[in-house]
Amino acid sequence: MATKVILLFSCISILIISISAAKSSEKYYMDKMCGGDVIILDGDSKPGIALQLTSSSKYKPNMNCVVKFRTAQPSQRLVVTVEKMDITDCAGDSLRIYDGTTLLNKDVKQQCGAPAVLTYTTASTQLSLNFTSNAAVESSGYQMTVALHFPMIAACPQNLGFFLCKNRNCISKQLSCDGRNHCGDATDENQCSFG
Ligand SMILES: [Ca+2]
Repeated sequence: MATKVILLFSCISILIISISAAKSSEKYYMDKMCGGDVIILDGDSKPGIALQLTSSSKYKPNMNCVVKFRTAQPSQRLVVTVEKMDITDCAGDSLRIYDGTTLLNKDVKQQCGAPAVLTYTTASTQLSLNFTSNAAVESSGYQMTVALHFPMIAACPQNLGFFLCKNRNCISKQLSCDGRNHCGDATDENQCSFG
């Protein structure tokens, strides 16, 4: 009997963990959003998202896609983290990341190829992504996260629903332990116990 109860409890907690993980990392595909509305991140319902270029195995040729994000409050900032990039055709395809109108990944080696994790924290409240491809050689694209950063929240306290990353970004606690790097240095995923 006791074993059964323990088993039941483990199942319930696993279920709760999977539901909360799915909720906090809402997934978006850039190729379905080109030229669409601005996505607004807010502290309660949408503190962060997971985004990838396409749901297909390869992106399409001749793309010129822009997707924009902005914070709900003027005091908030955005953390963008490219967790994985696979843009083989550096001669023709690239991802450019803008903070307002300032290009963040200025080095062309950060706009294509397969660089290591890239992360930026914006100085403005707006982030925009521009992906372009030419007629030849498509690959899988990229996988990234965008998270709200709360620079005005003193000490970034966990008991008020925040998570202080090692790199000092202050993100929503909802984004910790969901398998995606929202901090930029992945410290939101470092100490997760699912036991
Ligand atoms: Ca996370």
